[in-house]
Parts: sequence; structure tokens; C-alpha cells
Amino acid sequence: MAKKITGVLAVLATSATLFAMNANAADSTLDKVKKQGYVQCGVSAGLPGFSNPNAKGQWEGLDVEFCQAVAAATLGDKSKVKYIPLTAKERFTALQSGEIDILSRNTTWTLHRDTSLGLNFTGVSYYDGQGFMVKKDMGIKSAKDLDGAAVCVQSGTTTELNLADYFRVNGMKYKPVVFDTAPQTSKGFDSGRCDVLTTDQSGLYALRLNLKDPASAVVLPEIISKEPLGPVVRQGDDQWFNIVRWTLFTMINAEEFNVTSANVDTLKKESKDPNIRRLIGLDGPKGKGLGLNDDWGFQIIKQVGNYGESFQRTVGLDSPLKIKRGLNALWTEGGIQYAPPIR
Ligand SMILES: N[C@@H](CCC(=O)N[C@@H](CS)C(=O)NCC(=O)O)C(=O)O
Repeated sequence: MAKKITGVLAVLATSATLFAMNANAADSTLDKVKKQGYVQCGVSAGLPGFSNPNAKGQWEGLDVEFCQAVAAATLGDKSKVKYIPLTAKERFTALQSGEIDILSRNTTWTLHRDTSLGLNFTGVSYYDGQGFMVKKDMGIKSAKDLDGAAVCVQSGTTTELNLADYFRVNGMKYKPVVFDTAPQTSKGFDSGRCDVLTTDQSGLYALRLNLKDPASAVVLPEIISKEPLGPVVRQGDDQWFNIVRWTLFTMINAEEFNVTSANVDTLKKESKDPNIRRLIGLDGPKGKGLGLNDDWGFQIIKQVGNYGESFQRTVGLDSPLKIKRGLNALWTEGGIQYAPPIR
């Protein structure tokens, strides 16, 4: 009898081990991505500069290019991305449930989101802050003059929470006019449902482009919050977390060492600079620790570009948004973008 029980226990123990191994295998996001052949990326449905379908229906923007960089690093092909447009309210559930592998959707890193939702922020791809936009003919020069205003705002955002704090702290009243998507919010402002629109400052520049007359609106000088935006993954898969985080660090380091999509081929052949050689996987830790090919960094830079290239093209001076680098300049250029070394 005792023998039989031991036998049964042994079988149970073996199947438990097997189950754990299966669960582990199923848990590996990198394996899943390789098997499905693309990265499932949660993005904003329509926010110019960050993620927006162009006239040909192709997704464009800083957040979109980041997904492409992860696809280049993991699958060697930046086009292997499936974009899943999400509202602010839907985004965290989509990541928790496994519908997406990364959330790259102008999402602010906060304590609650980073610790209580089963998610992890991997870094900051854009330092932002919340601002206000008003109709020029109202003649308002400061957010402190907004007492009693009707304010268009998107639901499920930090924006809604900061708005409430700001008006309370300044002893002012307001009437929230709440929408689910960015296009609805800007239409609400355009059609006079509210006097003021509030969102991340980058979003104000983006939404202003969509107004019937962009020159009729002004952005007020106050920045009322910190909105560090960055890519998010599920907790519990350190390898995937590291891949996403070091994809961002590679783009930032590439800018620091002046490695671009245009010169990376030549540098691969000719460069003797040890920083550059490690960055593109000729020397140093290469891909082993991440479970990737040694040329993962090279592929990111070759196919997508460095952080500065991506910034200028999508939200910066080469884009319709014309946002200056500001805080998003490298630490060597007066900003705070800073990536740990590749060595
Ligand atoms: N960064 C804030 C706000 C993010 C947000 O969703 N902002 C809106 C207002 S512009 C937006 O991007 N909407 C895009 C969309 O609905 O597609 C957060 O993480 O809560």
C-alpha cells in the first residue's frame, strides 16, 4: 500500500514538474512571439505623432516605431507587428489578458499602474506633462483663470485625476465633459462642448492639428503634472521585460554614439570604437543574456533608427507636431534621456 501511494505521489510529482515546465514555456513571451511570428502591440487608436494610421492605413508614430524596434530585435523584421488600437480604459486589461505583448500607448508610469495591475513599466520613451488648450478668443492667458470652465477630458487617464487635483488645490470649480477617445475629445472642443481641452502636452499639439482651425486654439503655459510615458509589459516574465527595456536603451545609446540607420552598416565594417562595437553586437555581452541573436541591436538601429531619428521623424521638427526635444534631449545635450551602458 505504502509503495502504491509513493508511486502515485511520484507520478503526481512528475506531472506537477511537467505542468510547471509547460506553464513556464507558455509564460515565455519571447517564445510566444516567435511562434506567432509577430509582436502584438497595443497602441492609441488615433494620436498623431504617437500612433496614428496614415492615408495608406499604415501605422505611424513614436509608439509605433518602438513596437517596430522590438520586432526588429526579436524577429529580425520591423514589419512583424500586429497593431491593436486601444482606448485608455481598455489598455491595461488587454495587456493583463495576453491580448497584447507590449503596451506602447502614451501611457504614464505611476506607482499604482506599476505595482497593483500585474504590470511593469520598462522605461521612459517620452517625458511629458499635462497642459491645457483654450480657444484664443476667450483671451485667457493662464490656467489659474479657468474657474467655472467646462473641460473636455478623456476617461481612464491620469489626465482626469490631475485635473481634479489641480482645480481643488487652486480653489476653482469646473465641469468635466468626458469622452472615450482622442478624436471625440477634440471634436467636443471644436464643436464648443467645452471651453478647455486638457491632456498631455504632446497630445495637445497632436489634437490641435485636427481642429477645423488650429490657429484658433492656444496652449496655456502651465504644466500641472509629470507624465513619464513608456512601454509596459506583464509582470512575471523578466526576459521579455529586459528585451523591451534594452530595446529602448539601445535606441538612446545609439543616438549618444551617433549611430544611425544610415551609417550603421559602415560602422559595422569599420568602427573600432568599443562602445559602438558592443552596441551593434560585435563585441561585449551580445544577445545571449536576452535570448536574442547577437545582431539584435544592429537590427533595431538599421531598421528603425536611433531615438533621435525616431523622435524627429514622428513628433519632432521633421513632423507636423514640431515638438522641441526639451526634456527628451539626451543628458549630454541638456535633457534627461539617459540609458545605462551596453557592456
Ligand atoms: N498619459 C495619460 C493619458 C493617455 C491618453 O490616453 N490620452 C488620450 C488623450 S489625447 C489619448 O491619447 N487618446 C488616444 C486615443 O484615444 O486613441 C495616461 O497614461 O493616462
